[in-house]
Amino acid sequence: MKIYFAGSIRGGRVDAGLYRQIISYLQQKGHDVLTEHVGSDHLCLEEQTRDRDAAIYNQDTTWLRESDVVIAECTCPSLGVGYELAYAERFEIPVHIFYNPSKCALSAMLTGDSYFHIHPYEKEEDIFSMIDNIL
Ligand code: 6K6
Repeated sequence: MKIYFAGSIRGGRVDAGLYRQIISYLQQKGHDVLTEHVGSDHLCLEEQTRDRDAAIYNQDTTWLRESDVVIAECTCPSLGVGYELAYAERFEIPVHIFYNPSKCALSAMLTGDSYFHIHPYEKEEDIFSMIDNIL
């Protein structure tokens, strides 16, 4: 499957290691993760220009429309991820949201939207069997 993995970038990189683990797990299972860079530990967050951001927006929304499913890790809040989830809903792409309730309260705009499949987890290692059940 073509998978769009969404995780916080400018919203904060505290969970970047977890994003990497999830992306690598999906790749091991033979899936095509379109957004491998979300797990990168070499992000240059300094270079922000309107043109560069427009290129990012155009590429990411193209990938979203091409994807079979969106998997998002939402423990670290991110405006960009929230936008991507609403964009995926608009194009009727299934969305699975993971978060750790002991670390954050997920926005009511996500938990309150019955379109989204919400997956709270207690331990990070639980995510992988949950992914197996979904895909
Ligand atoms: C290059 C390598 C890694 O990051 C970059 C440059 N920035 C972005 N590149 C690609 N996608 C991005 C970038 N910044 C945000 N996004 C998208 O928004 C990702 O798909 C994330 O899921 C989401 C994160 O949004 P913010 O608001 O936390 O940045």
